[in-house]
Amino acid sequence: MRIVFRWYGEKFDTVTLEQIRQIPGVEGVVGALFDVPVGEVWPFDKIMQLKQKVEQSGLKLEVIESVNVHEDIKLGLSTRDKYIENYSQTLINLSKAGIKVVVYNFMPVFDWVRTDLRKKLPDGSEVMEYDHRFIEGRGPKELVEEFRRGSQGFILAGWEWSRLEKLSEILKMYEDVDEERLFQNLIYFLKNVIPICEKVGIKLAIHPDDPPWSVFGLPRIVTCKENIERILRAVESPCNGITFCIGSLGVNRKNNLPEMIRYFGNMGRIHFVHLRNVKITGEKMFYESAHPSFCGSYDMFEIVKALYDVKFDGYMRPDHGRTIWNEKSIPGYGLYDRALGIAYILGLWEAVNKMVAR
Ligand SMILES: [Mn+2]
Repeated sequence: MRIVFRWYGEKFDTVTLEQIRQIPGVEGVVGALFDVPVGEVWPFDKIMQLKQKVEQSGLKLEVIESVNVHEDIKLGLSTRDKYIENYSQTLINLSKAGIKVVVYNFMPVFDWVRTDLRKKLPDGSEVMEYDHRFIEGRGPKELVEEFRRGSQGFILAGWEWSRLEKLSEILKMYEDVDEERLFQNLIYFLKNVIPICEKVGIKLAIHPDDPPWSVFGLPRIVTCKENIERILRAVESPCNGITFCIGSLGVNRKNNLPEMIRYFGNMGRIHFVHLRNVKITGEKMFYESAHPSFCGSYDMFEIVKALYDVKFDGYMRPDHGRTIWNEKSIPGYGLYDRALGIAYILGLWEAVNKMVAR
């Protein structure tokens, strides 16, 4: 398991590379070019600038999260071929810079969804919460407003305000896109980009839908074992893989996380893992807790054990953390709680490793 840490770049992140370098076990960062509009080619020189910056601090840049997929591809519009061509060129440029894994998702309109970005727990820490009653009781515009407010001016991955200004137009275009249609559009995309990945040696890793159910009636397909298997089987290639995000998949209690890790891990298709714990508080209600098992609803030992059992040697990062110790940071992406998460996961890994060796 190779530990990495998400970093939004000097311009947007409150956490520095020097700080990340001092977390035990971390060998690299997961980065992206957040100022290239979705759909455009990532310029090679800009990728190299980011890589050199990272390397100067003694860290590696081998994982990109994310190269977002243009809405026209998800919608299956006639303009999609142009955007797929751009996507392919971005992959070629990334490979030239030594990138090994590229994360993407196929969620229509909205990326990850929470209904409160700064919920206060009794101990004073702040967490991100999801309560489906908000989705049922209010509209998409109000959700965007909630995100804007909660961001407190920080960047939020996947939430580009300029794109979301045209919210009603985009939502209208999805009126006749159901799950099957969205699935076919994903396969069309993969059939075009996976051969490029094979050629240049990049592994694509689709991120599950977060949360793994429909919001505002929009289709969501990367939600469960059966659907993920269908995606992987549709284009049989080691380059067509997944980001196993336990925070996203696990809030649907039907998803047996250790079992899914064993299944897809043994297929060799897990290229990246996101570890975090989640406290499920009701039907389609949860908040993102601290990483240890007793803080949330997951058995983190069983999850790490499953990764160990499939000899997982890909990249792993701690996922969203709480905001603690008065840190001012991008919601979910402060330094302190994610660093605590890594220390905990390393402890579990060492314990499993030594117990097995006995
Ligand atoms: Mn994730």
